[in-house]
Amino acid sequence: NTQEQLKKAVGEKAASFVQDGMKVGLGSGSTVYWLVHALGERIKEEGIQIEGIPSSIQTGAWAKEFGVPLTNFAETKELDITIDGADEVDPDFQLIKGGGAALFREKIIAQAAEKLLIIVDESKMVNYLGAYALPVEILPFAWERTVHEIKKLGCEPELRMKDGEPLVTDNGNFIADCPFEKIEDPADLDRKLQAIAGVVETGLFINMADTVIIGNSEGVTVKNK
Ligand code: DER
Repeated sequence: NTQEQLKKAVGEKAASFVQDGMKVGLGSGSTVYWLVHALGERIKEEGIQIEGIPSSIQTGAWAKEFGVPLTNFAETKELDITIDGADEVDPDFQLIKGGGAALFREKIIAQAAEKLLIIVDESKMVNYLGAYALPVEILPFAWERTVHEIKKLGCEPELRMKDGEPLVTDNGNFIADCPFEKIEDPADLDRKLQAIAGVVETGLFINMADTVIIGNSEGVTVKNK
């Protein structure tokens, strides 16, 4: 369908930013699927030598499927570029991420890179963050207390469920989806959430994205911060 075609188009465009010899952070989600696919094609057709670090078990599986060699932080401490999706992008390139429950590893892999490239279809571009419930990774221990503290910041958190049980992330934690509706000051909210001991990481990616590649019916647009 057309949304899938938009994801494929931005994935391919993003793959063109990867140069021979680069160490690449690989995000998570259905748009990143097309990035990994496109990188596999470039390795096959052009013989470029790259290595990736995946931000989820799922992305690692796609890398294996498409022939993208993997490295890890034991071997590689700095990445040249990280490419990832997002659930919302505001005009300042502040992000909400975590729709795929991979936000913790995604943020580590984003921080490890010289440059963060975000790939989205146009439906993710918003005037302000918050219509998408903010995913927050929380420790299972005392989760009810952590949710109680998050509530005080002005939302009704919902524990993300999977097959009738709380979803467990790759890191063994829970995800609370927090519908703030409209986040006036994303940086301030992130600070307040991080101050809660049971909060492991938030889906607010503040001042991290350098470039956003947007797919729409006219084609692909590259926007730099
Ligand atoms: O979970 C995540 O952070 C993903 O990157 C998500 O934000 C985008 O997933 P999508 O490309 O499947 O919409």
